[in-house]
Amino acid sequence: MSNNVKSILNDLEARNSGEPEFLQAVSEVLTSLEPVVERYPKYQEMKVLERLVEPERVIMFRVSWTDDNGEIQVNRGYRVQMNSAIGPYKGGLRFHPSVYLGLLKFLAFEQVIKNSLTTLPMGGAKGGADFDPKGKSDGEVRRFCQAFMTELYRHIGQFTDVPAGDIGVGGREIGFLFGQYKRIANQFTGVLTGKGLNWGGSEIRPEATGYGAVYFAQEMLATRAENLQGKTCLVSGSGNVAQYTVEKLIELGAKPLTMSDSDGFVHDPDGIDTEKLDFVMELKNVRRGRIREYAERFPGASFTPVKDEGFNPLWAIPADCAFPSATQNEINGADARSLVTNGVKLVAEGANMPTTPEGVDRFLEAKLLYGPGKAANAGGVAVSGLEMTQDIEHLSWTREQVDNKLRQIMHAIHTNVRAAAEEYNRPGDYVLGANIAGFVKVADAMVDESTV
Ligand code: NDP
Ligand code: 2IT
Repeated sequence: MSNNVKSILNDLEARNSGEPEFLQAVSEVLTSLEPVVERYPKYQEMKVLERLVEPERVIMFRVSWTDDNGEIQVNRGYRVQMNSAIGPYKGGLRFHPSVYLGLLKFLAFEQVIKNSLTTLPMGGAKGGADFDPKGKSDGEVRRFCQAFMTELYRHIGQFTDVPAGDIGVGGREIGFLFGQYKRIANQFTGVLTGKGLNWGGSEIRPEATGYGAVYFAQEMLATRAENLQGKTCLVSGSGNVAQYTVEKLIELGAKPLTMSDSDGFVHDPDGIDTEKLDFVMELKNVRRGRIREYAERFPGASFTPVKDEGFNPLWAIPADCAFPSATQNEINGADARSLVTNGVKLVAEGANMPTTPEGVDRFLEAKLLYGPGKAANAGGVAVSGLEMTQDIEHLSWTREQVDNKLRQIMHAIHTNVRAAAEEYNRPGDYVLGANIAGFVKVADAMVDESTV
């Protein structure tokens, strides 16, 4: 490692010691960037790396709301506005009990590079709260969302910062958040994405992350003259990203075998078909139930509960492809080894940073087609960018138009990432390629704008 990068990372560790996910994300990216910084001294002169890892602004706030028993509850809300060099801040909101500043800084940092890769003009941000929507009534979720927006509204805007969904924030929550923003600001603008179709939303936005991850997988397979037809696929998660990954895999003739939630995973050796996916969507999006019910409804399938054994047996099921679509660090070194040993040839990350650094090394050593999240899952935020454009133009594109643009964007990301990897003598290394291709655009803007 170069002295420059080493000293930045040491400094970062000292200043952000309780934030392991942030340090993990930054360390991977900065390591990839060494050859770029060596080639272009202007980045070092302008302290671009040092500035890149410090959020432009962090907002932390109290969210107090009243539960169904009339008791007052207090949560902590956040918005990390990481970088606005190439466009307004853009990125999702996560509602999950594990949310803390370090987690959102990692997600906001990844978002900066990802948004740059989309080819659209969007800066990077992330926000959320340590609120757990599980087991909460619609009324409780609504009151929480309203309380959250009552503070957040003053920090966002269609040309300032445009939040969207992430874990625990889907169409229902975006509705409550948007309604409250509009009520306070007295403005109907595209201040959030992932909105409903009849109030400023875009076709294909709910599908975009999952569809995009599968389009990215198609692009990777095409480099080896292969396609998804007949391929067995491991999918984790059963939320927004996992559902639409499975939908697109079925449409393309692949055979998804698994889905999961934080309780465990279901394995269906016959494959998850459209009817079974409909069941999952109703289970998760309407009844808000648990994935184990899948195995009760479809007896050919089995449910394996989560155990802390140092590995996840989901990743030990023999298959051709894997689409981790639940959460960060869900594939560790042992899991990655299982995937490689059991014949997986492609990993496309729907989730953000689902693979630990040791796992990433295993994939790169094995020369898998490995698409890291910031490239493979960029379709979600890309269609958010298209939603922003439609809102500003006051019109709606058709499903076909948006889907075509999504395909074109995933193709462009794939091309640009591969080109960057080749330019820096690491052909086929999508990690290096994504980090470099995403970085250069932001870094050049930071140099041009020189807000120093
Ligand atoms: P959802 O809330 O819709 O679904 C999340 C799924 O992951 C659920 O099945 C959930 O299970 C599971 N999960 C969440 N946390 C954990 C955990 N700690 N351990 C095990 N399982 C967990 O979220 P999304 O589908 O939107 O997000 C999934 C991933 O995709 C995240 O990494 C997110 O950052 C990323 N992503 C999302 C985008 C989007 O547009 N929504 C865009 C790009 C990336 P349970 O219900 O039990 O919690
Ligand atoms: O991680 C992500 O890219 C998202 N959660 C989507 C962000 C967005 O603004 O659509």
